[in-house]
Amino acid sequence: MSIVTTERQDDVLVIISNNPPVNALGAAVRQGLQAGLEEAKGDDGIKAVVIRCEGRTFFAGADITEFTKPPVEPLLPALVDMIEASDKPVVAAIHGTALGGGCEVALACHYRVAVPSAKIGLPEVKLGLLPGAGGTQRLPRVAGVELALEMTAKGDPISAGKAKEAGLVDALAGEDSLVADAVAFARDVADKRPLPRASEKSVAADPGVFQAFREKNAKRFRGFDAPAEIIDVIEETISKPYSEGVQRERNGFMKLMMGTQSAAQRHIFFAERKASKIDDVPDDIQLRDVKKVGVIGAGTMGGGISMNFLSAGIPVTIVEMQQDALDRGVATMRKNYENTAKKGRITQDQVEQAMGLLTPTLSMEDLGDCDLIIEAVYESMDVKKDVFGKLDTIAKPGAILASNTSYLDVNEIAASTSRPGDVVGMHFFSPANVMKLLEVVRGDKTDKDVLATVMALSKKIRKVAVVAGVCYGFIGNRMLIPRQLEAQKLLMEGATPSQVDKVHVEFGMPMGPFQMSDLAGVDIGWHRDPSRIESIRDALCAEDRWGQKKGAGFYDYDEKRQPSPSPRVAEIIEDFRKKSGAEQHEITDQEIIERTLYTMVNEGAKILAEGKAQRASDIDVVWIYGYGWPVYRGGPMFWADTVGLKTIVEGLEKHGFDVAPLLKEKAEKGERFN
Ligand code: T1G
Repeated sequence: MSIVTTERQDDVLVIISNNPPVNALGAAVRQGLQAGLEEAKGDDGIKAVVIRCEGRTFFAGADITEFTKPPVEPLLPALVDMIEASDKPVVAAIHGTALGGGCEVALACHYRVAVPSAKIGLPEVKLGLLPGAGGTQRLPRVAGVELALEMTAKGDPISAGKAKEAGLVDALAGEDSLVADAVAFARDVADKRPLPRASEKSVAADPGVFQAFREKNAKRFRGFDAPAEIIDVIEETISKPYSEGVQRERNGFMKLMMGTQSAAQRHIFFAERKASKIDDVPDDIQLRDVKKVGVIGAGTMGGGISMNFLSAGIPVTIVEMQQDALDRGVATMRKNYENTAKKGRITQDQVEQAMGLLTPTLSMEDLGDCDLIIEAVYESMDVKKDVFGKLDTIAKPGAILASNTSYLDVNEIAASTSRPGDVVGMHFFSPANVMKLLEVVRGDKTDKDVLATVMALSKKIRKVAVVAGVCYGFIGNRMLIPRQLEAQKLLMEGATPSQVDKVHVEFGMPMGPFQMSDLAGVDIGWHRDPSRIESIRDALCAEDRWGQKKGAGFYDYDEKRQPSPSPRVAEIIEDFRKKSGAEQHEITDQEIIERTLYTMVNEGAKILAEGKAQRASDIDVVWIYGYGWPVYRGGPMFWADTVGLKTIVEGLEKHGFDVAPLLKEKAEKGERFN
């Protein structure tokens, strides 16, 4: 059965692509579309053409898996020009998502008909690329420069309704009558001439719009090559003829395609999808039903965790010990929702709908009918074991019992129940209703269907889930520890907090180790004894410098929480260096990279060797979605491959670190992690 077929409806030829799962525009699809166009061209009885897709979506873009393979004709740019050159009207019938090359195919069609639920976008920038099949030329001509800049440089799709308003879609079809409506539309325009070819349109643009757009989005685009290239391409070609414009587009596309950033971002595209697969759990395993969720603890984490389920339409029962703590937690959740509504991202009805699904209680017994119960209490093993011991007597058979612990031994927590198979770690990241990462911690006895159920549920609550084995700090925090420790040591040997943080921010991290420590709280894990000063951190805590929340930490903070280097901290560090007799030396940015990032890679190699992560790309996904590692560097393990494992090993050995055997072995064999 060929992927592309045609169907004749009287004088309209319908070309149908059926290439699951997302009708990627692979070689066979392109050849099929070309054949369909030629069939229409050669048949005088055909007055118009409709292009549509079977399955869940219209073309979701070029086939990304083909990017590293030799090109096969017809290439997409040539195909879209063929569509537009047709002397019979071609109508795109859009459902699901018309993305990337799929949107470019639609733009080459003379008309576009879409169901209201459809989404249209050019997300190539999220792969470190730009629209390479005429999108940078046709979109501004059809929808105007402003919208074109938004859609191409940011990559977020727009609704069919918004596309209609912008003239990008000509008509909205019935959700269940797309084909009939598209064929009827095609018949209506069959004799209409001239055919509206987007490439022949001209577009006026205020010359200042480009620089204004760059400045407005400078923070968002920091470090990325693709957005800058996209704006340049559109600016340089906006008043040029299409034939010249597509040439500039092509050059820009190839430059980005050959760059390391796109390779990194494509790596993460597939890594994110691979992370949801568990090697020893069959895809078709029977999942447990999760219709109702319980959350223990209405603090920052408990509240954020609950919001994920409420926003997904899943009722939540939240438990607290004290009424005032419960009221405070519920009020914070409502405030968070209302703030989101104020920004126009949700409606007030949606706020009420979500809050309407919440049942606050002071009684753990009310969790008896929950399918999943997530514990988000104080990070103490005794407290958690006590909670799980109680849960074991309350929760119904088959309920999944999850802990939001960030570091602690999930096996030990599970052992405090009679049903360790039902126990799993669900490590959310703060703020839990915002951060996309979810570390799913697999205990030695966690049942496979529990794992699979939690992984599937994570998609429903829009999280990117990664399976981690039980070890201190799992994947993310375990790799954070050596980084923070080395950062502290660098202070002792001559670096300043600003110097270390500057290197990380220039590397592309949202903040450095010391800014992060000030944000999270310098006092996290502190022994609370101000008289015991064994580290710079102890000295800061003893002086109440607990970070942003105290207006002082490694930095001083003004009322807008803007950090500035602190003379008092410089004194404390100097004092400590003297007391410890630490040898001082001039510290280069490269040394900071080697000691704070190479050590993370080294720890990542240990995690892999111990099987605490299924694959190196999972580690990359954890750091991208949990810790703000720049996506254009592909994550720590991918980045290590680009630096070269041999170089990483040499850097570690130079500073006297024990190199993980797996890392050493791969370096010696010239292998890569990914
Ligand atoms: N090429 C190849 N495989 C793709 C693919 C694509 N474009 N899109 C998805 N897949 C695979 C994916 O890896 C997964 O595989 C399965 O399909 C289901 O995807 C010239 C150069 C469409 C919104 O960037 O955003 O066009 O894991 O799990 O959550 O200008 O997929 O099952 O083996 O994501 O329902 C531009 C990418 C390409 C869109 C559906 N297009 N796709 O989300 O399913 S560049 C994109 C998505 C381009 C031209 C340029 C999403 C989706 P597996 P999924 P989903």
